Amino acid sequence: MKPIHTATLLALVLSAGMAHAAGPDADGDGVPDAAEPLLHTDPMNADTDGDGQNDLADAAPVVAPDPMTQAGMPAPYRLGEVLVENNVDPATHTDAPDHLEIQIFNDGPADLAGFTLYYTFTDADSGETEAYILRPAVVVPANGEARINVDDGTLPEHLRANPNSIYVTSLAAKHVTVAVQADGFQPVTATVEKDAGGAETAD
Ligand SMILES: [Ca+2]
Ligand SMILES: [Ca+2]
Ligand SMILES: [Ca+2]
Ligand SMILES: [Ca+2]
Repeated sequence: MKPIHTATLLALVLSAGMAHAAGPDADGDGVPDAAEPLLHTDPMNADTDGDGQNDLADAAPVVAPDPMTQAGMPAPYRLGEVLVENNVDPATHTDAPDHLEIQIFNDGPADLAGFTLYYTFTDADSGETEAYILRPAVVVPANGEARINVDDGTLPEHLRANPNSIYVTSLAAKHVTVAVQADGFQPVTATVEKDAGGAETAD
C-alpha cells in the first residue's frame, strides 16, 4: 500500500470531523489527541519535531530540517557512546527507558552549554526518515563528560521522545544519525544502527 502523506491524512482526519468532535487536545496544537498517533506525532508536544512549526501547521510534523551550522570554531567536544537501546541511567546505574542516549566528552578548559541535538531515524523496511531537533539543558564540564538522554522524559533532566515515532511503531532496524553542536562551535556527528525488534526486547 502506498503510504498516505501526512498532510493528506490530516485533511482526512479533519474532514471526518474529529477536530470538531471536541476531542481532547492536551498540547493545544489543534490536532486532537486521538489523531496524533495517525500523524505519528506526540500528543503532549505541540511541536513534535522541534522545528518551530506546530504539528497542525507543519507539513512534515516529524521531519525537522537540519539546524547545524558549520561556521563556528572547531569543537572542543566529541561524542562517546551513542546508544539507541539497552539504555542505563547514569545516576542510578539501573535500566532506563530506551530511545537515545549520547555521551559527550569536553576536552576543553571551559564548561560548555547551549547545546543543540539533531537526530534522525531511518526505517530499514519502509525507508521512512524522521528527524528531530532538541535543545538539551546539559552542561558538559571542562575536561569532563555528560550525557543527553532522550526517552520517556520521566527521569530528571531526561528529554521526552515522540511516543508515536517509527522507533516505537516499527520493529524494523533503524539507521540513526546524531549531530551535536554547542553555540559558537562546529557540530560533531555519529551514526549508529539499531537492530530489528522492539525497543525493550533486548533488556
Ligand atoms: Ca494535540
Ligand atoms: Ca502534538
Ligand atoms: Ca514541527
Ligand atoms: Ca517539520
